[in-house]
Amino acid sequence: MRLSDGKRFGAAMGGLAAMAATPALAQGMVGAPHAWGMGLQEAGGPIKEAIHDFNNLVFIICVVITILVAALLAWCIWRYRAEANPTPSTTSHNTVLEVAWTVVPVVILLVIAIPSFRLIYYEDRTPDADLTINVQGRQWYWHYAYPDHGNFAFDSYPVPEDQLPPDQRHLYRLAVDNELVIPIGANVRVITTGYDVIHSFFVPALGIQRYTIPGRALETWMRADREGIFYGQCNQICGTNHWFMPIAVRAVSREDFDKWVAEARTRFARADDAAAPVLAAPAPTDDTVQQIAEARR
Ligand SMILES: [Cu+2]
Repeated sequence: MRLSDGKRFGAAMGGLAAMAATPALAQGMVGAPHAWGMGLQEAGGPIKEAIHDFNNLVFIICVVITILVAALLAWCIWRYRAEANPTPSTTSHNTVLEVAWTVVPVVILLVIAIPSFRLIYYEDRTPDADLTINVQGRQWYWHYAYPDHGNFAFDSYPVPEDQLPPDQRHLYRLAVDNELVIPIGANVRVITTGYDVIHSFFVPALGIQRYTIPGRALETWMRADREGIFYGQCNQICGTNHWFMPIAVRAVSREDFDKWVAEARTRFARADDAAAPVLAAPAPTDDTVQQIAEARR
């Protein structure tokens, strides 16, 4: 179902003016919420797969505990009701039982804690990054830079509802004009910074989330193992136009990525100067203010 969605999406996206300038990029899975979706979003890479595994472990533990407690409660209500048990026991202390109901929860918490810490460190950063992308949250759009691919940079704004093809209207507030493009199978180091207030870079299908904080650079990573487009949103309430910060990560083959880079270096050359000092937070220029105003229109 997801694959056919991806194909339809690809066909529709082909018609978008925003896509006209980019090479024909292969289409794959679509990482986005959909009607009747159950559980976590499908995994587009190894981090999300690890999150799924951990979520399944905790879910199974929760189900077992819930069944056990409910059964115990039901049995007590039935077995020790006044009718069946006219003279109640006056027992108020049982050492074995008390030790057991302290030790067992501790063991359960340990079973959860150990893989939990392992997952946190796995998500934290990658020891062998293939490329680095700078992600900067701004009020209210994203600014992306590729420092090791010519240091081009560009802004990413949502596609207005009336410019989406009719069958893609459900991607309103997810689809963007300039997507963040990454090669599949590559460990992508993501450095996040904030321009004005705290935002958060969040793409559920890739299992990535990091705050973007002014005056601070945070590191994390992501990897897509299949081609496709993975949607996310700023998930830190950052102001009145918080909704205006969708994220679209397009994962393509290495060849398509190289083609896109070659094209992007020319197309976004203008942004070269602005890309470097991502740590600094210069005052918004008239140009930026105008861009925001235009995009809102
Ligand atoms: Cu934000």
